[in-house]
Amino acid sequence: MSPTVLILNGPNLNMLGTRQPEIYGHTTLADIENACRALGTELGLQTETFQSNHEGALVERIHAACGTAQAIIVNAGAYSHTSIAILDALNIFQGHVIEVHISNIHRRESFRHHSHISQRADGIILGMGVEGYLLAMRRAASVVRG
Ligand code: CA2
Repeated sequence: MSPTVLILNGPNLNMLGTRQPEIYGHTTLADIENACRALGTELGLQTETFQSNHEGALVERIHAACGTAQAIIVNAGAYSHTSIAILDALNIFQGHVIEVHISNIHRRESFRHHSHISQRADGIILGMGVEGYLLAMRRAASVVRG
């Protein structure tokens, strides 16, 4: 069976492509998820996607990935900067974790400079736009497929 990668997106990322294109571009979350699914098929990965604006829902989806997914690609949005609960959930998950941010959070407001997720992440992709998700898929494939 193909290894499974979960792509997890946090608050407001469901609004991608509709507002602030100068920061986040014109691509929608559905476009990103479809592109990742297509690339996943090419790379021999099964791709699952989940977005929520609720911290607890993200925590519960990470729990569901324990034992069923081999890697998580996570953009926790603003929760990256605030959520110890998501960090704790990722620490329970035993697979590979790649953190993605569309923007370069270090070039933005100082409150975005620290991410709790980074302490757990095996790799981090920042400021590469939505292409960062596809780069993360390639990295996940090379790690989980060996
Ligand atoms: O750069 C990223 O990917 C972020 O995780 C995006 C988060 C932000 O809070 C982080 O600091 C960096 C915000 C996502 C908001 O997405 C929007 C989408 C469309 C319109 C407005 C916001």
